[in-house]
Amino acid sequence: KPTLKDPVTIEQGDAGIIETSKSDAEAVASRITYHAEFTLSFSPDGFDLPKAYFATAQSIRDSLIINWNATYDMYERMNVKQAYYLSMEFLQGRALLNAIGNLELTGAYGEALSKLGHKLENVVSQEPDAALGNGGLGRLASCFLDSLATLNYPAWGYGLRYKYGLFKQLITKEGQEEVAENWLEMGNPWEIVRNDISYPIKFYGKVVTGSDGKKRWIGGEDIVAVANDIPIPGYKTKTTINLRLWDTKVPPSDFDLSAFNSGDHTKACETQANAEKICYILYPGDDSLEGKTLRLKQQYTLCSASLQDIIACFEKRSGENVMWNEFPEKVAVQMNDTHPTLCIPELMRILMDLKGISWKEAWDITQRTVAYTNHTVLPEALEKWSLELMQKLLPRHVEIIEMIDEELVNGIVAEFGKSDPELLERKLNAMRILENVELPSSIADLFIKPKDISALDTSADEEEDDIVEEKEKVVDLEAAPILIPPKLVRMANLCVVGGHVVNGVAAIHSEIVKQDVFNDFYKLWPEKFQNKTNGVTPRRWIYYCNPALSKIITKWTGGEDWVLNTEKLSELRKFADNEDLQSEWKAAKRSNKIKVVSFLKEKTGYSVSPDAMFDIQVKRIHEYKRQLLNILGIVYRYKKMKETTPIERKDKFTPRVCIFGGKAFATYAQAKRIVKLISDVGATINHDPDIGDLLKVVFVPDYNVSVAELLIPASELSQHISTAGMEASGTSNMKFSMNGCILIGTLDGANVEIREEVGEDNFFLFGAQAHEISGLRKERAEGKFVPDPCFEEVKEYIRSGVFGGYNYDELMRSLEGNEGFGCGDYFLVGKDFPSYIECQEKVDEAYRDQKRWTRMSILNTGGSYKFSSDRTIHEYARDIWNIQPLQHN
Ligand code: T68
Repeated sequence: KPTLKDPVTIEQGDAGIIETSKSDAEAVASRITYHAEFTLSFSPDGFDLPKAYFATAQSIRDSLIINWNATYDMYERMNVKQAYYLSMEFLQGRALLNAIGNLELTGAYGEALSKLGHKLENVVSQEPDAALGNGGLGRLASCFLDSLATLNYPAWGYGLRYKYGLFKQLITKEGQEEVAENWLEMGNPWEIVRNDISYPIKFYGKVVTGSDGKKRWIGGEDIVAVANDIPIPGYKTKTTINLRLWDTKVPPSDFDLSAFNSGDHTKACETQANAEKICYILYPGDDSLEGKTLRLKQQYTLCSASLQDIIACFEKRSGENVMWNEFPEKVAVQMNDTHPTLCIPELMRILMDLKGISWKEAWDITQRTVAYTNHTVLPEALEKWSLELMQKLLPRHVEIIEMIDEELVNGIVAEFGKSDPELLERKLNAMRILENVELPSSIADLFIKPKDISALDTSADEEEDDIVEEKEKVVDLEAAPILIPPKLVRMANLCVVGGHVVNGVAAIHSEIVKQDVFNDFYKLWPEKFQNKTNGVTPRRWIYYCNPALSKIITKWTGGEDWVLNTEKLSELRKFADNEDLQSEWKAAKRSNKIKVVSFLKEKTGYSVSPDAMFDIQVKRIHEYKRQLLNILGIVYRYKKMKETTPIERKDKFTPRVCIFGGKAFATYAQAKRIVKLISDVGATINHDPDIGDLLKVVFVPDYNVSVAELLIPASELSQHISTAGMEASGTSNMKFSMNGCILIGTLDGANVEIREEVGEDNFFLFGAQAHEISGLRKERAEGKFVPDPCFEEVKEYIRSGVFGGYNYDELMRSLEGNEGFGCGDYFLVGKDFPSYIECQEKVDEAYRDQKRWTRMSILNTGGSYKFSSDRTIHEYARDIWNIQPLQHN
């Protein structure tokens, strides 16, 4: 049997990092040269950095494959219950350093590469980020895979292999520009293409009933999904799990040879392109019907291919005697947000139509198998699909969803009775899966003013292919026009109904899920609802990205155990005032800041001082995350600086480098205006000789995992300033805190728990609280809100054109007025502005006392142990999936 150290046999040192003997490094070097010559066909004598990266990756991949196979064989042999994490996003970042480190080969690789004329750190930075994600949701999925492998849980991830990922962000004079991210251009050494593992995926067509009474979905468009496996190595364990990403192609037999031969090349290639485009891009624009269709095809491809694969594995492991009712004892499917909701009707379809199981049993199996994680309370982010579009694309699934909805309606009527039609109507409106769809007449008749106006809907008679978009339709009756709302499928409701557990991702968020977003469901099925506070992997987010800090933690906690048992970090607390630790701690931060100084110079051209406080806000650009509050605060600071004399200025203001990063969704105009404002403010302030190093504002282009790995270790203050109640959890707040950064934030998402853990004195709190928000919005709508003069002053300053010729009126207007689309300050920037400014003054004051600041920093790292994704994964495994760790012996 292969061992962990095969094919390179290495002696392991006590500290976990390999103590290399000459021969270890030589063995690694020869493997690298072997791959350079025979896998990649380079001349083995002297290869440049990009080639060194590929050859190095190939050499470590050999070890990963050995461990992958051993892990897979063990699962097969033991036939244990396995969890499957389905996600549209996995934000993996780079893999090489992580893989070498997890296999404890860092020393050997460092030495081998240096023999070959390269530095390990330069080689690893050649790797493009696997950016198959958008934000926190995707990065969470990747942290979970790391913890699952490290903790030896039998689990796999399933996703899509996007050829271009999201997009590459350029920051130009116009603000954000998007270009295709060609991350696969040079090939991807980590993926193992499994051409033998593919499944048919159908779209469109129709449903027929056979003579046996069974439903069959026939005709339509057929493609295939092909598996690409990415090995995910655990830290210091042989367990290597799998991230299986689907790629889409036409079935081999479908190439239209006769069209091609007759010269119609375009037609022959069309079906090919049609299938392949499903996996081109993450979140293709969905303003058009084509865009919506493509997104739905993506979601269905993920669900159908993954479930077919999971079922094939279950059948194989079951042998002769397949017991379907035992399926939930072998399989747990976790839906990462609503994107994989189609798992529910797809599992029902496969079980009933292909395996001959009754509705009742299939429903029981499905419910016991799937569970749903909610990541947002924003109503616009709770997915709803046009029923009509879904009916065309997935006709059998719509039949099943309609049945589920009907059973739900019957259940609600049974629960609440018919005696109070108003209550019943309210419950049905809140809980039904189908929206704006007529009720069975026996129930509809109860209501005096029937909600159902679909009788007026003439669309059913329209051309079959003419799918009407999700806008409100106007039917011109003889009298006044009546608006007909579109028929929709509410995916979140389907998840709640079809799964056995619904979880939020931080304590406060899970409460909002229960008390607000899904309150009617919660009252009906309280036992379904759970909290699973997010976490991040301490391997990537401390150990590998911050070696300087890691060494200090290891020294002061007495070993490297903290990498696996983060509770150990709490031992730092008792040394928070120790002068030796303080000076080591500050030196590590400074060395990390110096790296960022060069990085910023290279990426943006701006020079910043490592002596200034590094103040960072990096996350997707969204109004609720309030990058606008941050930049308005900076503008206010700048204005005040300009109003003081040079001497006063130096005394009064703590020097700061304010760093922003994050992508705005390509069609989100307001978010793009915010990006533009930040870079315009930077362009003015950074060139202002009155200000110098007292204030710099930098927008880092194309923020991704690798940029985060550089910025977070160098951070001193980080901003998590969402309108309270709107950020489900946040995960960068955890990474910053672990790296000794102090947070300024609202009582929102995981901030609440971080503050509890690190202590109130070590967190800068400001702003309205979640329970006050609706009252404040109401007050505002009634015209009762009087903005603070400092807020008016800062908006006026921006409007005056200090930051260039762009007209910021529309952006400023969003912060004004009482109510309405694009105005009325829905995110309460104006309300929180004075308390934010006041809090920032406290930050300045604290930073002036470096002893106090360093103590706060140490107490952040020491208090962050709860936020390891290892803790989160143990909780999922125990409370939702019911899986046990399985270790190689
Ligand atoms: C994030 N959600 C939450 N969504 O915003 C964040 N959504 O608070 C939380 O920490 C994180 O999930 C992990 O739980 C997202 O990242 C998306 O990216 C998204 C994309 C498309 C549609 C809906």
